[in-house]
Amino acid sequence: KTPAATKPDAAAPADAAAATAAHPSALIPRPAQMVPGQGRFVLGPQTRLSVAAGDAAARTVAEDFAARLQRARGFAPAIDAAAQPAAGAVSFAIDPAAPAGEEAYALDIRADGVRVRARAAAGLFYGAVSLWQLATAAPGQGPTAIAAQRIEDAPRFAWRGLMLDVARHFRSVEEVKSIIDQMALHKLNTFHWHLTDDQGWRIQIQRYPRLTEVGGCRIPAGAAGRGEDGTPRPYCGFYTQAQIREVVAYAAARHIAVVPEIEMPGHAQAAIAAYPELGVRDVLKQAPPVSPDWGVHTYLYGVDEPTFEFLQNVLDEVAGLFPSKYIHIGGDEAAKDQWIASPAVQAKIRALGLKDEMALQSWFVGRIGKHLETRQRVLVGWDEILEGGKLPASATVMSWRGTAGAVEAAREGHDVILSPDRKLYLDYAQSDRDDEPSGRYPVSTLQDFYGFEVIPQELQGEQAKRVIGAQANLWSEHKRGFDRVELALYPRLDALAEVVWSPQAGRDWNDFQRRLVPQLARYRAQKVGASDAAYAVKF
Ligand code: TNX
Repeated sequence: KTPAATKPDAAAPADAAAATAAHPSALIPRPAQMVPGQGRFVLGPQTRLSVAAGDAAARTVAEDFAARLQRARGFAPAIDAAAQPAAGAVSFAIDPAAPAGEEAYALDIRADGVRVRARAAAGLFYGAVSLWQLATAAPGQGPTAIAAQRIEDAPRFAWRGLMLDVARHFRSVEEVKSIIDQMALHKLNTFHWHLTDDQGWRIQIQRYPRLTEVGGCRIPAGAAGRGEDGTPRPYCGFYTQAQIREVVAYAAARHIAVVPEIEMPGHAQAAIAAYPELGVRDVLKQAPPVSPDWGVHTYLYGVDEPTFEFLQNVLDEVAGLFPSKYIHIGGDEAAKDQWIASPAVQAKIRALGLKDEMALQSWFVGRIGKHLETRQRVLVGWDEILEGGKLPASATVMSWRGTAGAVEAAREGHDVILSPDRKLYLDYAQSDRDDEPSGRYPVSTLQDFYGFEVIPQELQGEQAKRVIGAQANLWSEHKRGFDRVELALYPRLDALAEVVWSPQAGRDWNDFQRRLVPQLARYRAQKVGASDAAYAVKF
C-alpha cells in the first residue's frame, strides 16, 4: 500500500517549483511501494554519479542517466568509479541483496544521497528511469529538488508491449526509435513489429529480394501522384537488414525485446504479389497487386512443400536478425475462400485426414510451430490459432477478439497476452471532437484505456498465471503521418504502462491525471507530440 504523497516543504518557499518535482506521485507507472522520508535531495550540476569499479552494467545506466539529464535539465553529472559513493552522490549498483527479480529495483532518496540498486541491468535501468522522472517533474533547466523517499518496485506483468503496424503506413527508423525510447521511459519491454501485410512487405529478406522490390510498394492501377486520401503513389518502404539490426540493438540497450511478426496464412497479398507461386495456384488467375485497399483480403498462402520451404527460409532469416525468444506468425483473419475453391487444397485436406479448412490452418500453424521449436523460438499468434485443432503446447496466444480467446487458451495451458480490440487498440478515435484526425469508432478515451484490467474475471489461480501480460496495438490504416501516430500513442502509453506494471489495487484515475500534468510537460520538452487538452485529457 502506498502512503499518501508528502506535502511540499513549507520551510522552503523559494523552492516552490522544485517542490512540485518532489511530489512522489510524479511517477508513471506508479511504483509498487513508496514510503516518504525526511527532507529532500538536490540534484544539480555538482552532483556526482557513483558506480563500483568494474560494475559495467551500473556504468552504462549511469551514463545513460547523465545523458538524459543533460537533455532535460541542461547538465550532466560526472561519473566516479569508487568502492564507496561519496557523500551527496547518486550511486548505481548491481546488488544481489536488492529486491528479487530481473526488472525489480530499489530507489533510496535521502537528503544526503541517492542509491539505486537492482539485481540485474534491467532493474537498474528502471530505477534510473524513475529517478529521471522525479528529476523532470518540475519543468525547466538546472538543479531540482526531490523529496526523500524509498521506492521498491517490480512489474506486475512480464510482457508489457506495444505493437506498431508499419505495413499500412511505413515509419522511418528514426520514428521507430523515438517510439522505442518512449516505451523505455514507461518501463515497457516488448516491441511487436508488424512487418508484413496485404498492403506491404517491409523487411528485407536476402533470399527473396522481390518481397521488398515488389511487395514493398503499392501502386493502384493507372494511379500516379496522390490518391484520394493524399497518400503518395506509388507508396513504398522497407527496412534493410542493417536497419533492422540497428533498431534491435537500440531497443536492447533499453531492455526492450523486438518481436517480429510475419503474417500467415492470410494477410499475405504483398508476398503473393511478389511470388505468385506461393499462393493458391489453381485458383489464382493472375498475380495480384500489392493491395491498395484496407480491409480483409482473400489471398492465402498455398499449402504445398515449396511454400513451407519459403516460409521456413524467411523465418530462419528473421530469427537471425531478432534474438527475441518469440516470433509472431500472425494467423488472424485468414478468410478461407481460396482454400475452399482449390481442388489441390481440398485434396490435401483429404490426404491429411483433416475435417475442413479450419483444421488445415491449425495443421499449418502446427508445422510452423515445430519449425520454430527447432530454432529454439516460441510461436506467438493472434487468437485464431486456437481454432480447428490442437495448438502446440509451447505456443503463446495473443487475444484480440475480446478476451474469450485468452480464457480458452489459458484453460488449455497456453501462455496468453491480452490485446483486445478497442480496449487496447490505439487506432480508435479518442474524443468526439470533430477536429480530431480520423480514427475508428466508437470513441476509446484515455480513461477507457486506464480502466482496463488485464486478467479476465473468468480466470483464477493457476489459470490466471498463464496471463503473461498485455499490449496495445497501433494499426495504421488511419495513421498516414507520424503526427497522427504520436497523437494516438501519447498519453495513452502512460495509461498502458500503469495497466501492465503497477499493482491493480492502486489504480486511481484522479491520481493518474495529477501525475499526467508533469508527464505532458516532459513530452513537450522532448518535442514528442501528445494529445493533451485537445483530445485526450480535459484539465
Ligand atoms: C483487424 S486486429 C486486424 C488488422 C487491422 C485492424 C484494424 C488484427 C489481428 N487484425 O489487420 O489493421 O483490424 O482495421
